[in-house]
Amino acid sequence: MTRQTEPATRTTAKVLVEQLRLQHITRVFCVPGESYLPVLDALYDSGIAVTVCRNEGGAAMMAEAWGKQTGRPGICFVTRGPGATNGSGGIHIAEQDSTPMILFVGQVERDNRGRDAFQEVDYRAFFGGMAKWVAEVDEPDRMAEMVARAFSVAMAGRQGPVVLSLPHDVLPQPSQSPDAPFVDALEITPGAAEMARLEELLAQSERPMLILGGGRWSQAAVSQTAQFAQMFGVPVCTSFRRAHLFDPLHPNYAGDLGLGANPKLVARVKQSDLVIAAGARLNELTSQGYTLFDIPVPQMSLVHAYPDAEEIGRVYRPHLPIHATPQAFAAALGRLKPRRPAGDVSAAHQDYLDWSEKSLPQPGAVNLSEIMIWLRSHLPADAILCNGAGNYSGWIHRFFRFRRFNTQMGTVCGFMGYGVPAAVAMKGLYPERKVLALAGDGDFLMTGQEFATAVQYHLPIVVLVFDNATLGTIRMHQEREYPGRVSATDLRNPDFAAMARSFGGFGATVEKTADFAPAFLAAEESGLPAILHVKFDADGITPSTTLSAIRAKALSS
Ligand SMILES: Cc1ncc(C[n+]2csc(CCOP(=O)(O)OP(=O)(O)O)c2C)c(N)n1
Repeated sequence: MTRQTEPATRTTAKVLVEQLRLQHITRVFCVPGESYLPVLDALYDSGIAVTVCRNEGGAAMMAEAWGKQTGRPGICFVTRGPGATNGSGGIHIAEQDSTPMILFVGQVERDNRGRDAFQEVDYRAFFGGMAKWVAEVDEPDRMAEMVARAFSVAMAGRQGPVVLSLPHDVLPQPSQSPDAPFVDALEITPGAAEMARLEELLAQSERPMLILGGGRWSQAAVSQTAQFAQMFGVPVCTSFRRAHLFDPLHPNYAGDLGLGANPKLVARVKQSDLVIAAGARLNELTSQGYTLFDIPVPQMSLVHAYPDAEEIGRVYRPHLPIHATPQAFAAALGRLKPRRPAGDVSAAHQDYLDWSEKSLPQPGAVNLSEIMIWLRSHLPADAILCNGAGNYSGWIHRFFRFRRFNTQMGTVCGFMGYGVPAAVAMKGLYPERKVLALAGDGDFLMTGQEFATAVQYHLPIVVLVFDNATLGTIRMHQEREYPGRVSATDLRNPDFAAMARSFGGFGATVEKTADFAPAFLAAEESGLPAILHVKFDADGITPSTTLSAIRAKALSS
């Protein structure tokens, strides 16, 4: 219904951009398209910064990274079919990583829908299984309502992606949509009865374990949780790619429960009599391929504190379900009173230190554990490390130490190509902090063109490309299952340092461990976005084994 009383003074596109401003959005990521020109025009003098990217995949990952870091939706604009399908990776990441994000996509004119018009996609069908909500803004007068709802859905409970489709003919229309107010994420406080029951369970437990994970944390919540753990003597581990939720040098830290986890930690969790999972979904990688806990009823008492009631009990029936956001839960943990002296956590922490402290031998002239150990002593605690997927990340998980909240930016869903776009987004958000992207050689070229975005916006990130001339992770599986039959995993790579220079950045090649530190310092000194092309021997496929050992074992069995 069109209102008669208020004159239409704004286009629908202008209303959209105004709503973003009212939601305190300061930057959006996009690849432009003719389908949403009125929005680009409204952004022109809106005060909102626009980052133009080279591929929608990169743009969507930047928005996802922004959402993951800030806890409020990252915003991405893409054009119709080609843009939306290119950008869909960011939606998959936001779903699996529980990240608030809004993707605005162009759509064909309302009158042409269903004709298989130029670049037409049915977004409800395409994104329906991934996004929390997919809607088309058909009514100019409902734009503000729809945008506000997109913010509240993306931030509610288990956070995630929302897709709003913008029919071409709607955007230039006059709109009488009144503005919507700022939307805040709702905190969910745990019930007093549940917290009392948790206090009892802690009093009875001989071998408790706390697993931290998921989103919706804050520095304060992380500190409150550490105080609780210390007071009750509970060892703490972090779920896959959420290592930044607990200081690894805190005496209660027991390690990283993800890919390539310390077998001693895995055994410790299995043998615990009480597991408190706070904010973690207990996904496939954290649960070590669904082997840690019996399904559907875990062998130990499981307390699952999670911000989405529908997620609790998806796989595991908790003995004590607690519907709460991590921040509210952490505050409630801080009010619990221990009924017995704190348990001894020193063995659990020592296991972690023994696992991560010293470098390991590796075939070839470049040793990745030594590089990680150098980085952890050189970088300030607030440096942010962003990475994609590949076996090289095993050295990060094991040897790097994320000492501050929100310094680890990786995907729970193991999406290749995440590192460079995430680093571009982080450097834009925190120009004063050091931001690194770490990538495999296959991983890097998935989105490496966004290095041009870093150069364009003067964002001096340092990209480490770990080149073993193979898609190592897949090669590892190949050698295990089809030894000696190398299929589709060899790579012939360009000179990545020369690529960096041709893009207008700094580039250097590292062929032995001792060259790494001077090259890194020179990259920092340059003040330019930089790529260090680190060539290492493919045989060193993980920190603890070689390709040749995997092949020999497979051939002999
Ligand atoms: C977008 C995407 N495509 C494919 C995969 C499957 N995959 C996982 S790791 C990997 C190889 C990574 O190779 P590289 O970046 O060279 O790192 P490495 O494993 O050699 O350290 C592939 C193809 C994925 N996770 N993501």
